[in-house]
Amino acid sequence: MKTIIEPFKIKVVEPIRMTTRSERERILAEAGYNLFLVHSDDVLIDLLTDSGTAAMSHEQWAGIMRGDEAYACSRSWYRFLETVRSIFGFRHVIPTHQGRAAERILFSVLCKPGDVVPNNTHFDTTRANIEYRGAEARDLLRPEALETGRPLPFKGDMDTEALERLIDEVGTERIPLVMLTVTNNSGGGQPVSMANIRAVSEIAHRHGIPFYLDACRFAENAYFIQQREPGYADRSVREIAREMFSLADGCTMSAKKDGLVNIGGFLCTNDDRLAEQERDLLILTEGFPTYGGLAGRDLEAIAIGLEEVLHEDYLTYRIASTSYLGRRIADAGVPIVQPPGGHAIYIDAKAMLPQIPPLEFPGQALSVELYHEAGIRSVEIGSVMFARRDPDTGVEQPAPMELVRLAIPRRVYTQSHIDYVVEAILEVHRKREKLRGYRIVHQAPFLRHFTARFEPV
Ligand code: PM9
Repeated sequence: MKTIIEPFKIKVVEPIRMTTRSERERILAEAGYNLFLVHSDDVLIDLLTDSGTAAMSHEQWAGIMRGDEAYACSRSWYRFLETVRSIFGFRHVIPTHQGRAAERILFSVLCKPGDVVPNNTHFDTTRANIEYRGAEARDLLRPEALETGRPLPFKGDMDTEALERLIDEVGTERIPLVMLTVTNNSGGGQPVSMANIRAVSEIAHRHGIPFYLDACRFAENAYFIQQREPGYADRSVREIAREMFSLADGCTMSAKKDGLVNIGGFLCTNDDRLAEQERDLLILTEGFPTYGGLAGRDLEAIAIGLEEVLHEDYLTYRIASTSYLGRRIADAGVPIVQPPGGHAIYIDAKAMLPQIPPLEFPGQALSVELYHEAGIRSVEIGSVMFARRDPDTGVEQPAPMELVRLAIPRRVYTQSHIDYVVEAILEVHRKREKLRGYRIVHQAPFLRHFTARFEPV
C-alpha cells in the first residue's frame, strides 16, 4: 500500500461554518484586516497556528479525568515529571502555562541589559522576552537558508562561523546562553541537523556558555534527522530526541506543539542553582513548582501527548500531510519555502507578489486575500511580525523574508480539507497581479502583529 493515511478514527466532530464572500468582506473590515482579530466561528479552515490546536486522543481525554488536582506533589505531577525526564533527560523540570512563560523565567534569570542571545532564528515571543530584558536577540541562520526555493535538508542549521565571530566580537560575559530552535519556526519550519546541534553545543561549551534548545517541535525535528541525516535511519525518533537533548544544558518547551495538548509548557535545566532561582520566580507568577501554571489534568494530557507524538506512524502521516500541501501548490507554480517544513507550509509572498513593496506587507495582503477568497486563516511571518526600526535613523527596516504560514493543526484536518486549501491558494495565485498592499493604522510597542489594525493602500 502506498497511501499514507491518518492513523486515527474520528470519535468527536466539531462543525465548521462556510461564510459568504460579502460576509467575509465585512468581517475583514471590522477586524482591521488583522486575521488575529477575526472570530474563529467565521473561519472555515484555521491554519493560523499549529499551537494549542491539536485534537487530543481518547487516552489523553481519559487522562484528563484521571488528573489529580492536589495542590502539591500530585500524582499527575509525578507522571508528567517521569515522562519529561525519560524523553528530555534533564535534571530539573519546571512546569509553566505555556512556552513564553518558560522563556520569561529563563531570560529573567539569565539575561541583563546589553547581553546578546544567539539563535538560528528567534521566534517572536522569544525575541520579545529577550528584548524586554534589555538584551539583544541575534539570528544566525546560514545565508543559504534565506534562499527560499533551495531544497536543502537542514535549513534550520545555525551558521557556526557567525557564532564564533559573535563570541569573539562581544565576549563570553555578554552571551548568557546560546539557543537553537528546533524546528526553526520563523525560518520556514526547517529542521536542524544533529551535526549542527553538536557543533553549536561544542562551540558554546568550549567558551563556557550554556546551550539551550527551544524544543517546541522536537519530535518533528528528530523525525527529519531520522529521514535525512546519514547514520540515523535505523535509530528510533525517541533515541534521536534523547541524543539532541543530551547535547544541551536545558530547554524551553511549548507543549502546545509537540506535546499534542491545548495548553502547557515547561523549562528544563541541569543547573541546580539556576533551577532554584527559576522556581522562586515560578512561585511568584505561575504557581507551586509541582504544577506551575497548569491543572493536574493538563499535566496528565501532556505526559500522554509527549509519548504519542513519538509514535512513528503518527510522524510519518504528519510530515507526509504537510509535504502533500506543499507539493500540490509548488507543482502549480506557487513559490514556497523548499523543502516543505514539518508543521507548516510557508508561501514566499515577496516572490509571489513582487508588485507590493515589503513595507506594504505582501504577506499580509496574501493572507487577507486567502481569507477573503475561501475563509482560510493563515498568518503573516514577514515585516508585520519582524520589521525593525533602525536605532540610529528610526526608519523601519523590512524583515529578511515575507512569508505566509499555513500551519497545520495536529490530527485535526483530513485530506479533503487540505485539497480545498490547495484549490483556494491556486485561485488566489491566478489573481495575484490584482493584489495590493496594506498600511498599519494602529500598533502596539511589542508583538504588534497580534493587535495591529490595517487599511488597504
Ligand atoms: N509559536 C506559533 O504559532 C504560537 C504563538 S504565535 C501565534 O508558531 C517557538 C519556536 C514557537 C512558539 C510559539 C513559542 C512560544 C516559542 N518558540 O505560544 O507561548 O513557535 O506556548 O510558545 C506559536 P507559546
